[in-house]
Amino acid sequence: MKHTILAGLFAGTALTGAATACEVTLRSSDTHPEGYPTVTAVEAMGEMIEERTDGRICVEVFHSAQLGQEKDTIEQTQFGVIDLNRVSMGPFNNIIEETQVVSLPYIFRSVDHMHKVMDGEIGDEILAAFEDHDLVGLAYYDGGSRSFYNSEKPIQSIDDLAGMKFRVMQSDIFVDMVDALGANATPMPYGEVYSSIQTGVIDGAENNWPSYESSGHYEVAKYYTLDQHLIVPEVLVMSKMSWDKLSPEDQEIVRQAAKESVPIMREAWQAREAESEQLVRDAGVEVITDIEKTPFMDAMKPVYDKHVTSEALKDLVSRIQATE
Ligand code: GTR
Repeated sequence: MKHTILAGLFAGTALTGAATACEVTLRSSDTHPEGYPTVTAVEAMGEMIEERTDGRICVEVFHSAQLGQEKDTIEQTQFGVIDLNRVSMGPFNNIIEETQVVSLPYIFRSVDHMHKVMDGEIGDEILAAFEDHDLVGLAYYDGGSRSFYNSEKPIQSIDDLAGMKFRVMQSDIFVDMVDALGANATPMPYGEVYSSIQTGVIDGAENNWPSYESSGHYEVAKYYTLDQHLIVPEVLVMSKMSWDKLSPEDQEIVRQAAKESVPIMREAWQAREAESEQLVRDAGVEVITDIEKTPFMDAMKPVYDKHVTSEALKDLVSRIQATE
């Protein structure tokens, strides 16, 4: 945060010979802690922006949900209270129809497949859809694949999920996904999951390695089942109100810096996934890897039937599936 701004100012000084105070400070929200790949990437983007605007535009990253939980920060970004927001696509599902397709279980065959789709035309179309909702989509980040974890028992098959209670992100798709697996879903903000598992309100949740580790959820839910039911991309959005205050030249600088932060994010993500997995394994987490995924995939048919109803969504789904 602060040191980034100072570094940016010094960089500005070096370039222009005169220290300029930030005329605009863009406040950016992230639920994750300092050092998490999404936070690092937005900080790197901020440094590029400061440098390229000679220190006129600064970015301050408020990590660790300092500005609130995702659903609320999304609203605040739409209202221009928060300028930038790095969030999962999941919490947008009930607001922006197009985001639903990339939140469908097993829609992506692999992270590579997800990259091909999101880096191409389909990704651009979905980003453009944010504009009708007072947001400007800037870039996609990685969120790896998400799997179930719980405090009760090692889950080897769908049958083991029966009747268990899992937290999901606040989106109807994820509620229906858990229902379809014979378990019960509780949508709740990320920040409430740790204590809810600890007190037994829920049996577990689902997430990728870095989130499972950095949130400390592995301390209270030590069975992690590698079923990889979701590969949900993450997105960096800007408030349309904040965007409209920038000149077209500055908008271009922001857009370009966001694009350039993507490879930085991907590299940090790969490293962090491996580190987080190692850390939780060392801490005694039992990882169940030999999962037969076909029954999980087959169980998702009702979720697709219920959510992929419009022609536009059907078309997006078939184009994603056809992307090699
Ligand atoms: C993480 C994701 C966050 C948030 C969180 C959650 O993987 O990076 O943006 O969506 O999951 O489960 O709420």
